[in-house]
Amino acid sequence: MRVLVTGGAGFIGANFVLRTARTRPDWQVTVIDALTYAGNEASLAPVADRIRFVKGSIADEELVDSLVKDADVVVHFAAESHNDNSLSNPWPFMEANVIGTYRLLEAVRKHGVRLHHISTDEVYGDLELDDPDRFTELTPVNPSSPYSASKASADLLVRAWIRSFGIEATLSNCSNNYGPLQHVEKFIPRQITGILQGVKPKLYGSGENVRDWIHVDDHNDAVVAIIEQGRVGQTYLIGADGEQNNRAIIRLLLEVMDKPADWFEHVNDRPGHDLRYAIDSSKLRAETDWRPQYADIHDGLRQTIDWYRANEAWWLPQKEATEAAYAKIGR
Ligand code: NAD
Ligand code: TDX
Repeated sequence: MRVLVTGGAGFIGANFVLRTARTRPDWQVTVIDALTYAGNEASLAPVADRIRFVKGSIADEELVDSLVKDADVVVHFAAESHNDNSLSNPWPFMEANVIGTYRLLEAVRKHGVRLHHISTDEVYGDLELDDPDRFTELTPVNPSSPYSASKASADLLVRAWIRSFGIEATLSNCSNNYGPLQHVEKFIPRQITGILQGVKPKLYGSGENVRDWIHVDDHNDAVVAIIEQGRVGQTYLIGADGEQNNRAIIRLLLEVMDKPADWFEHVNDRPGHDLRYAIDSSKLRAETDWRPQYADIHDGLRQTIDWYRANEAWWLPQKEATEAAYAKIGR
């Protein structure tokens, strides 16, 4: 099978390419990635001789058309992905997430190619801490930030192209990922690499905000399961029952990294900060054989911490500029 992976030099996309090189060795993979600040071709070094890498934007109509024409499946990860950046400058989110998805949709429509679109639980807005309900495929979209609004827009485009043009597409909305190769702007790697440099973890606001954590390999295995076993036209929520508040995650990191439990500081809160995300993945579990492998977040965090310890050369070049940008906004 010829697989075109968009955003394959980013966190989840690179993990997808590395993992499927082992689990689906017969796939012929092409990656298209614009190599923005968040993309790193070095992440793909272990499989560089087995894949084709194309540097370019999914908003480039001609390039997208030529690559989609030669694919059987497109797995669409490429996006601007960081909420804080979307609050400082929304435009790149419109271009990559909305226009880029539109270009892919037109190309898969023209060439009759199967699409799997990767999205996020953030499109559903947030939940109260004591809400007994979790997000399902039927939850109405209600995004809070320019990032989540751009992802919700992309999801709606995909659904409309399925209904109006009959394209063969599936969608998945996953909860917060953690694991190796994640940019140091994101919560968990920011704190791990900070602790390694002797800097206290930084908690936005009260730290009561809850995220539903999943290991990136579990997310990617679910994507493969949906491509192979999912029903065309359907949306699947991906989650591993991993709800934790941000303060608890920091406490876990401090415990594993041998620091005192109160060795963190509070910084400015994120404007519009979503309170809680929580995924009900019953549909995915009923329709595929997917089950998460990382049942205990302790194990996943230990593996992630070990990876950042061993791979300073990968993350150090990004660290200073990332922290300088945070310092400007008091976070
Ligand atoms: P990331 O920021 O680490 O990687 C995004 C990649 O896309 C980068 O390599 C970047 O260079 C590339 N890219 C950006 N704009 C592009 C463009 N116009 N053309 C081509 N490439 C472009 O993001 P991530 O965390 O790996 O997220 C991947 C996908 O998964 C996104 O669609 C995101 O919305 C979704 N998602 C992420 C999470 C999470 O917790 N990180 C959770 C659920 C869903
Ligand atoms: O230093 C920090 N301190 C802190 O308390 C940072 C960077 C974040 N936080 C908080 C904000 C959130 O409540 O931690 C939580 C997680 O923050 P992020 O890593 O920025 O993730 P989030 O905003 O939840 O979005 C993530 O999950 C859904 C991904 O970045 C998105 O791409 C994905 O769609």
